[in-house]
Amino acid sequence: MRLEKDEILLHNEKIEKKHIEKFLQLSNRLADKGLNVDQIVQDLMKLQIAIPSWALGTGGTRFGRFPEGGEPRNLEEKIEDVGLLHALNRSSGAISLHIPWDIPENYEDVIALASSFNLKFDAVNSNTFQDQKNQKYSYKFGSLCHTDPAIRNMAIDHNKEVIDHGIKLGSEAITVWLADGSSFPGQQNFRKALMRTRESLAEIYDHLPGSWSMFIEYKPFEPSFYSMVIPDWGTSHYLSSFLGPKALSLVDLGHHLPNTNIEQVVATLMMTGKLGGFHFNDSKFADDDLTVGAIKPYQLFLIFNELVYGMENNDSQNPPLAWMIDASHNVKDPLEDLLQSIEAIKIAYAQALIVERENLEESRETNDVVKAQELLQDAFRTDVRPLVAEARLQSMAALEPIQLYRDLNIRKILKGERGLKTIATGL
Ligand code: RM4
Ligand code: MN
Ligand code: MN
Repeated sequence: MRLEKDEILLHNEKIEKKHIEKFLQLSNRLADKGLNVDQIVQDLMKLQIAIPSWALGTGGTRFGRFPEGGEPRNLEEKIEDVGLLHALNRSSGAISLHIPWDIPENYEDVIALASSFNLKFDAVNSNTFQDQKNQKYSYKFGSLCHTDPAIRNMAIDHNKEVIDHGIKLGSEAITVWLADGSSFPGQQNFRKALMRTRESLAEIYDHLPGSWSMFIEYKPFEPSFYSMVIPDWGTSHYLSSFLGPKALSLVDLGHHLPNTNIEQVVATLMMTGKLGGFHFNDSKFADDDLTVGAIKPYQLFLIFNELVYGMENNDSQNPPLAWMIDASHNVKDPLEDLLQSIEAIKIAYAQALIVERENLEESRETNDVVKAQELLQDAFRTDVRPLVAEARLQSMAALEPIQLYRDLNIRKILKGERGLKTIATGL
């Protein structure tokens, strides 16, 4: 299914007047504060967030899965779904593939299909956390850290193959997330496991083309419940520093223990030039993979506040960031959920862009704690949705993407085309 431009224009025409009123009111207020509203709208239009191929179907837990119907049955249909999202919001111009779930049958066709929707291929992801059919050895006791060199080599080769698939698609990065770790004290020698992982990563690193990056994701627990080989940003930072400039850390918002100050982690990684990008999601407890901004919108804003500061004060020459979502939808329509996530990211970015930065720095320097808090919260409590909507309007996206998705009965059409019992690959 493909959205026609006319459908978007018609939808916008109906609600444009109301939007313009709200937008003008807000822009006047922001202009009074000395902010450049046009520039903010431009910045918002530029931000593109990659959609993970594995989040287009209904997710599940280990207890069950309740498919929504009309889920993409193959890579082509996943690309079609991201095409729909991108047509609705013009902010989802890339898809992130997971190998071997998404191996193309014909690269040229897949590239042509993606570009017909104006989509690029974002980072490719390797999978050494599951055993595949006909796999020679098992990853039960780890992959890149395994005690057996034959198993380590199998995992290294898989990562190299993932890079090769990515090269053919025009990707420029690989994300490595390892389930490696141990579930019981004594099971694993921490040091040996980390050193073996470092060696394996170095071999994969050597396979990266010149322009490529390697993103190293960390996670404190799950599926290993006593220790993970790369549990935190410090270990990821250590590995990426050891490997070289193409290796960077990736922050998945759900991969922290409760109350971790993620915005501070982000500031430090960026200050040292080692922040590669994000997997956005939200969580109440751990790797819940909930809709971005659903639980802790203030934290999301504080993260963006650090990012905007870091982009404006980039002494360490941190490379441009990779923006991705990593989420799972157990009870919502995956496409509606992703639209909500993109909106939440844009809102947080817009809020960070309207922070009165000079005043904030001054109140910090003079230790005016109250003023500093007021300045941040003033930005956070401003309803910036008209800014985000204006960015959509100017990019020819829908003013209200979820409303249009519903008005056009998109899920019903997809169910009709693909069937009620389809299940997309993913977790
Ligand atoms: C993991 C991790 C990875 C993703 C898999 C599917 O928890 O977040 O980024 O590749 O899930
Ligand atoms: Mn992730
Ligand atoms: Mn995760």
